[in-house]
Amino acid sequence: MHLVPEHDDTAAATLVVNRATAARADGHLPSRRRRGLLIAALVAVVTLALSGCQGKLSNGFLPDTISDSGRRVTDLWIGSWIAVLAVGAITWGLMLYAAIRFRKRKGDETLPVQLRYNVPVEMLYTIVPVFMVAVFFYYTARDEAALTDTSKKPDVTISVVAKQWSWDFNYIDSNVHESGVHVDPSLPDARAKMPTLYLPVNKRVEFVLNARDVIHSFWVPSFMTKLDMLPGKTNILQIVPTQTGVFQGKCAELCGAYHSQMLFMVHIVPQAEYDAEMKRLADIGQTGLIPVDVSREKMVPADANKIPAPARTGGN
Ligand SMILES: [Cu+2]
Repeated sequence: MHLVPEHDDTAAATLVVNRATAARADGHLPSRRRRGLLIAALVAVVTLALSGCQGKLSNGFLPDTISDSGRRVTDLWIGSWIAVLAVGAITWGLMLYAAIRFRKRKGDETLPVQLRYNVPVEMLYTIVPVFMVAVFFYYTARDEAALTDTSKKPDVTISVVAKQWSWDFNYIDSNVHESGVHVDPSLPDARAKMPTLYLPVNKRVEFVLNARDVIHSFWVPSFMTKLDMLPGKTNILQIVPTQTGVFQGKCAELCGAYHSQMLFMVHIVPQAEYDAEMKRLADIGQTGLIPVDVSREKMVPADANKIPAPARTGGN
């Protein structure tokens, strides 16, 4: 009679080795190796994703900014990340410490000391979050007030009117305009056909924002700020572009079928070049302004007064 021992360690060990060999033979990797590969793949994916970001670490992976307000937004963004990562590190550290220090040990079947109503701890986790929210609120409110401040006298005022699905730019001081039409961006030469907004570098520009039909949003991503454009209401945004170059602008509010194609180009140029463009627009007959009051919605009277008179009614 053949006896099988109740606990045959040799047999069990052989079984494990055989399983591992079999797994390798049919293409499965042992779990430790598989985990290693998984981590390597994850690192590769994250690296690839981050390398796709336009920005640098010093920008918090935001794109480079070309406006005075952009630096403020970037600093708020980076400051918030530093704060939340510091809180995260402390929280993860405490969690890890508690998980290791107070783990269940082999052979120890006793219940740990049960704690409740620990007033100092409860005070701590009430006061700390309130303090954190207060700090975030302070910096956000401070920066928001600066970003939306329109009290300074602008060097240039431009009335921007959004419409499905393009843009009108009225250069109020020069009494000239550019009226855009919707351009399919997949067409050859699309960028040249898009409406172009000219801005003088290092000058304070005031955008008077209105919409003819539905809600749009004025967004030049490199400015790091945007503002809604509401039918019947006027919003004002001031920016100082700090760098010359050609940039993209777009609508940032879903406004209908061709919302994603509601694009424009921004040329930030030295003053002389800006003046030359104003003269060119006048020379090709684009004088006067396209009035806001041809819009579908009636203006709220108090808001109508925010629009410089010529741009309200077409000037002249
Ligand atoms: Cu739009």
